[in-house]
Amino acid sequence: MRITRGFAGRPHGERDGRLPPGQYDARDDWPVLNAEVTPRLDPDSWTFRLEGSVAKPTTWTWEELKSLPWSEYRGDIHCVTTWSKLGVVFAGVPVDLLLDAAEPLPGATHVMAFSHTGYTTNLPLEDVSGGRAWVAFEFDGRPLAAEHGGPARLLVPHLYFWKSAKWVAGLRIMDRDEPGFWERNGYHDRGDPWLEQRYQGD
Ligand SMILES: Nc1nc2c(c(=O)[nH]1)N[C@H]1C(S)=C(S)[C@@H](COP(=O)(O)O)O[C@H]1N2
Ligand SMILES: [Mo]
Repeated sequence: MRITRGFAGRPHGERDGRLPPGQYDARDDWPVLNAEVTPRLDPDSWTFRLEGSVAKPTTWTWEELKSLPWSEYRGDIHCVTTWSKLGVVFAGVPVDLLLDAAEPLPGATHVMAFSHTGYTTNLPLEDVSGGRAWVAFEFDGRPLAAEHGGPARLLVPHLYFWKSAKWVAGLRIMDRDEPGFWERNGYHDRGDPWLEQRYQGD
């Protein structure tokens, strides 16, 4: 019997309901996409920082971050270049825990995620709260590979994957919105894959 790749286990031609519009299932592929050269970051000097509009600016070392309670994300990720990966497993520290420690001030509305390489991406504070964002350090039970942002990356899987800053160094909490790297270069400010918010004006 011949099974058509991509439709195995489903009636012929039926689209997997987990795929947002315009996306395809990359299956075993995990494309590596970065604007900068992959850095080799030493966990011994790696830090993660919450700063800006917070009562308690806080820096965590790798050891400190790894000693915090962590949780898993089991679900899907979606890149604006149209690949998705379904049913992936990441482990990381929920951003909520870090925000609780740093205490965003009442006027805080947005965050700028920044990487050790200088990459930036902006998000509403809401999108990194409520159990929807992690500082992720494992993929499929293994340490996150350097090319995918290891030792740790931001993971905000309900938005297009450019919001998930690799080699994340921290979040700057802001009282207003401000565009990050791709957002200044034509990408959508929020990037909801279910609304196909790929580019400015979508
Ligand atoms: N630091 C950094 N993070 C980044 C990017 C980047 O260029 N630099 N690209 C983003 C984009 S466009 C995507 S699709 C994902 C790709 O992650 P991956 O290489 O692990 O698939 O990382 C996001 N995070
Ligand atoms: Mo992307």
